[in-house]
Amino acid sequence: KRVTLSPGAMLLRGFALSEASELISALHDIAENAPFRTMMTPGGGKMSVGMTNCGALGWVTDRSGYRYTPTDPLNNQAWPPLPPTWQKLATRSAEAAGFKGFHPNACLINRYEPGTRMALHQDKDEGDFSQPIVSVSLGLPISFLWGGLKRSTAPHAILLEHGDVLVWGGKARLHYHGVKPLADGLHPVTGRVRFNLTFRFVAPTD
Ligand code: MD3
Ligand code: FE
Repeated sequence: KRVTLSPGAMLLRGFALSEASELISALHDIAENAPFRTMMTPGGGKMSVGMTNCGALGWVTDRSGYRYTPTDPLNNQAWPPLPPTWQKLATRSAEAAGFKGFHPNACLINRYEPGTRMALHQDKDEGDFSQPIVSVSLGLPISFLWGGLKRSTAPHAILLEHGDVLVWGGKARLHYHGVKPLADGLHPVTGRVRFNLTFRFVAPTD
């Protein structure tokens, strides 16, 4: 089922369901090489969500700021490659939402445990806002918050479930968004965890 949240924002319910178990086993392989870690914000607060990356570039934050790096700061090695099946899923999802020719070079993998959340924010570290963002939800459901172009716009809550795919492009690309604290539960595939894969095209800086 395809739901338009606002112009440019499409929810593809269950779009990744048939390959969800394979995505999760590939995700565990990635995390063996690039483990989940909680990162520090520039302000000195610790994020509650565990994060890692795959692809040519990975999103990181520490006291010196938010940025994309070609290597994992934990070991100074390249991030694990983006699995071809993941790349294809992202391209197919974008196309199903009306964005042809999406070829991400970065995938941020978020791990939510009960009680963890993500405050309302914009994604604006990519240097290229002409490309959409594709996000895949796996495991426990979460209440996603969808705001406007200004922080002051009151967000709507939408439940995101295992296998759901969201595509954000055009006018929706710079909308504020976040998630409520994860409610406890037990998912047959992931246990007491929600994972989110976020595929992006990041403009190379050098
Ligand atoms: C709307 N992640 O990693 S995914 C993030 O569930 C992030 O882990 C959330 O926000 C999560 O930055 C939300 C849905 C999402 C991702 C990117 C967006 C929504 C977006 C970019 C622009 C607008
Ligand atoms: Fe975001």
